[in-house]
Amino acid sequence: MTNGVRCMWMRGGTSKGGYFLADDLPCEAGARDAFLLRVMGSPDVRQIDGMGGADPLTSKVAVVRKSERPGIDVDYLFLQVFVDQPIVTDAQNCGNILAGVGPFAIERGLVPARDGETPVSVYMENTGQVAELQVQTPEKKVSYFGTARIDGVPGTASAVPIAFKDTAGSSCGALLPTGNSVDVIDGISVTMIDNGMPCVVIRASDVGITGTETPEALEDNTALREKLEAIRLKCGPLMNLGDVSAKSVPKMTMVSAPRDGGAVSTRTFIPHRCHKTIGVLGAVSVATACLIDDAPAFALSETGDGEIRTLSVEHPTGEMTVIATLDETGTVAQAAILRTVRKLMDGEVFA
Ligand code: NQM
Repeated sequence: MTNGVRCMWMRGGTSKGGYFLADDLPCEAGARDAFLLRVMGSPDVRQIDGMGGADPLTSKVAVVRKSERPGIDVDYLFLQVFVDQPIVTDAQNCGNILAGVGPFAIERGLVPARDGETPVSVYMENTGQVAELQVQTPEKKVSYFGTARIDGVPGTASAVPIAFKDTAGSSCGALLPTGNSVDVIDGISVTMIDNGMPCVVIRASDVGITGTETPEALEDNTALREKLEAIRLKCGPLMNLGDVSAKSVPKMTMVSAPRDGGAVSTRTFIPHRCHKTIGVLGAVSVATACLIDDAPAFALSETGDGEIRTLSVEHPTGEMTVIATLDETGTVAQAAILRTVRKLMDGEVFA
């Protein structure tokens, strides 16, 4: 493809990527993926020939269309473009890139802006679930400027609160796809859980780390990476995800006791690079694991009491707060988080 294709580049939460209208992309998946690999400059660890930032967190794509579903504004398909392999996968969702879908949909005229704040309901095609976003629209124009801040991003911006409902079993068919809150894989106790993002939750001490290490130190720990990958490949089929060798799920989260007054401390491989923060739906899934009585994460977490829990999930560069509403069985029925978004570029990209 030599002609430019319209796209917007945005930071969504702690991730960054290209936002496209579905109609602007090739409709056949193979042609679309080949185009997106060219756009990002993959496969190449530096992504020197493309827009990608040489990190999975900056090699992401949102494909957005007006929804025909009752009560839904837009449909959003998330695509992860691998950095170092020629893979584009829809096997996971992304709650960070989701944050930009609201402003993008309004800017492209898919959702009429209200004066003040505009709600945008988004059907997440990857998992078949719905998220509700609130976008700041003073005088019916998207505003990216404000006083909200999130850890992992410098400065402040306008707040984009997001609420998720019924995310249990988004990709695995059940919150606990094996039916257990704890399984033993390669001699290590794990919780395989999916409350919006398939995750394997492991006590940090069980894999020989403290949980305070930097992402760089953990990525340099070859023995740890090999151990985590061996567990992940066994967990994939048990989580109804099939062979996950070429998939970006499940994520591998190591948990330890909170250190800064939060609910739990985390280090997450996504799955081969260590996250500088934690994914949005990843945090919802890990927070949910902390609330399950006999799960490995429970005993070391501080989860409080009551129907509404404010769970601060600590990560390498701060924390992400998950507001979880529990149902009568103590299961997370709804989760809310805060993100911010920045529009970086609106124009054409060439492949
Ligand atoms: O879990 C990274 C991110 C994510 C995913 C990843 C995310 C989520 O930080 O909802 O946001 O786990 O691949 O963007």
